[in-house]
Amino acid sequence: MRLFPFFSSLGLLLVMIISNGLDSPEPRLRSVANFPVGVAVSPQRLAQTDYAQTVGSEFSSLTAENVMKPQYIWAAEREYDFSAGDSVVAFAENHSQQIHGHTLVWHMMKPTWLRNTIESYDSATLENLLRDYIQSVVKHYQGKVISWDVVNEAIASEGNGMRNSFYHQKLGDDYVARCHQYAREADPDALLFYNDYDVVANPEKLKTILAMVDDFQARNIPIDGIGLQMHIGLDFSLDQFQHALEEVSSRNLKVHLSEVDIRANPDGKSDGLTEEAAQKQRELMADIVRIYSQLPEKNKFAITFWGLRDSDSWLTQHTGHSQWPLPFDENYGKKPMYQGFLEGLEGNQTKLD
Ligand code: 9MR
Repeated sequence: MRLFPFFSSLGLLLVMIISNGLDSPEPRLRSVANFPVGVAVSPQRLAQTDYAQTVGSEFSSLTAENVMKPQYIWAAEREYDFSAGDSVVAFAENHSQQIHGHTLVWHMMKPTWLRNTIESYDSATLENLLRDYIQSVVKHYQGKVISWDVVNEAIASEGNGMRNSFYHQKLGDDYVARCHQYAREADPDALLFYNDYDVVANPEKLKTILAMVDDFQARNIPIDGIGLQMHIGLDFSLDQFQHALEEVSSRNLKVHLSEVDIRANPDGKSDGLTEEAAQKQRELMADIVRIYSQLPEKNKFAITFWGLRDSDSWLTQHTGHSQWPLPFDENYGKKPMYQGFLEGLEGNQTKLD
């Protein structure tokens, strides 16, 4: 009898161990979604332990927020520096993550040397340099970067035609198509995306992009998908979203929600994320994921957050206020927006193991 207390506490301990073991582990975005879930990262942040741990465990896809842009890689005429981009690739390889390349051509953030010399190039010289750049980068990352934003934001902000950028002025209306051809020649397996903002909210821009896609497809110019950036606010229209997804997928293209963040402080008046805004973010995130999940499998490419934590977001600097736009808070806590992502998946897809 005197042994009973011993055995009973041993039993309790065993029950605790077993039931803890049986508790389902906390879900991770990368294991509950049957499409890749991505995040934009920087090598500096990946060097921080908690950041690396969260990125490695939660996400199945990475985009370099900046270091695969020409500003970082294009060191001089026909000289390329891949060191920062390579460190993102090494992290992804260690964590079995895919990499989406962003971006081969962008009118913004050109390297300083190019900004200074671009005026002096004639069209043929600029075209040759750009071709060499695109093909060198795509070849360098062949087999590692599975997809590229080839040209970013080539359509005018108003949406009514091509942006009057320097590339457009020098290289003409068809330069986006030629960039796609150069990329395809360099790596026939890489998926090629056109990426832009406000595509859902601006019907004119959507129309212009779809006309470009139709023209590419009629001429056999390679294009595999559209990146809808999704820098959005709480007033985002789900009807317009549904419409954009239908238009893109009916053209047999993949849809990448490529730069998701949801502003929760539009007028800049909040000094903390209110419960009401956090719940609205959660509901909107759930609706977006639910609608995206219902796309045919072949049209789903990935959903990528434009940063991990609220404190990492470009929007703080851009809008002058914190917008709390991302799924994690600054202490790596999962926000209601994160739960919203999980809720959007529920019942809408076959779960992966
Ligand atoms: O988030 C990026 C920020 O850190 C950079 O300073 C900026 C300029 O290179 O680019 C930001 O990312 C942009 C992306 O490359 C293209 N779509 C809009 C994004 C926000 O500006």
